[in-house]
Amino acid sequence: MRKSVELSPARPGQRGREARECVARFEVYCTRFLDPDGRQCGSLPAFARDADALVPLYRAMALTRQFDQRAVALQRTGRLGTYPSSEGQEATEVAIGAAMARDDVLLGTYRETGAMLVRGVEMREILLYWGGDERGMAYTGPNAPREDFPVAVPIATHVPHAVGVAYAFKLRNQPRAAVCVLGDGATSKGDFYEALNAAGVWQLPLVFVVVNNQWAISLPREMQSRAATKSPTGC
Ligand SMILES: Cc1ncc(C[n+]2csc(CCOP(=O)(O)OP(=O)(O)O)c2C)c(N)n1
Ligand SMILES: [Mg+2]
Repeated sequence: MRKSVELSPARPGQRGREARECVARFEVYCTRFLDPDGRQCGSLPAFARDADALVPLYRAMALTRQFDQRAVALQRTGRLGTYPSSEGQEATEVAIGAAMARDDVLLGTYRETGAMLVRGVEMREILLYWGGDERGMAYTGPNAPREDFPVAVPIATHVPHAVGVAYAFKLRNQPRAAVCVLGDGATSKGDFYEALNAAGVWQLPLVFVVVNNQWAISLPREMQSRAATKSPTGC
């Protein structure tokens, strides 16, 4: 970063000129491969030309959609206490699960069904959890990610926990990462800013994924944040 000292023009009523120094400049890039209508824009990443890589991902997305529909039906017929649908977010979910290493730890919200399935959490356990049975959080299946955190329903409360997990990895010198998923609405919580700051100060192996579905229940993103990176259509 280049620092420059410049003299600012005198403001009305001001006698001298003050010395100003530029201490930081930021650029934020938006990367996209498809336009809002699903047409390719720009060149695709290498894996997107590899059917062997893509088919399992697509299968996982289809499985997530199928599971989601069944769970919503169970909830609507009173056989499941609650269930937040992740319809339309399958790609994000599956991508998160697929990008993580086995030893990494996932700390997600209530819409991470696809990531959980890819990581080896059993459907039976996900249904147990939403049915109010805490055995659903034990993750005991043969390929289970035993150290992944349970679903976090309170908004953003799991984000500082992710700092603790990543701090432990760093302290133990383990080559692992914590992956913390949260929604656009959760970025309004103080927990989010505390966690971002601590992760930066301590340089932790922690990835934050903000899934921007444009809404926090009925509150649109525009009323939640003034961030310039805002929408799937306008970046
Ligand atoms: C601490 C807390 N406050 C309020 C709520 C009620 N609540 C449930 S979902 C939600 C909106 C969250 O929006 P976002 O973070 O964008 O996640 P999304 O539901 O869109 O995936 C709120 C406020 C809650 N669950 N926890
Ligand atoms: Mg949201």
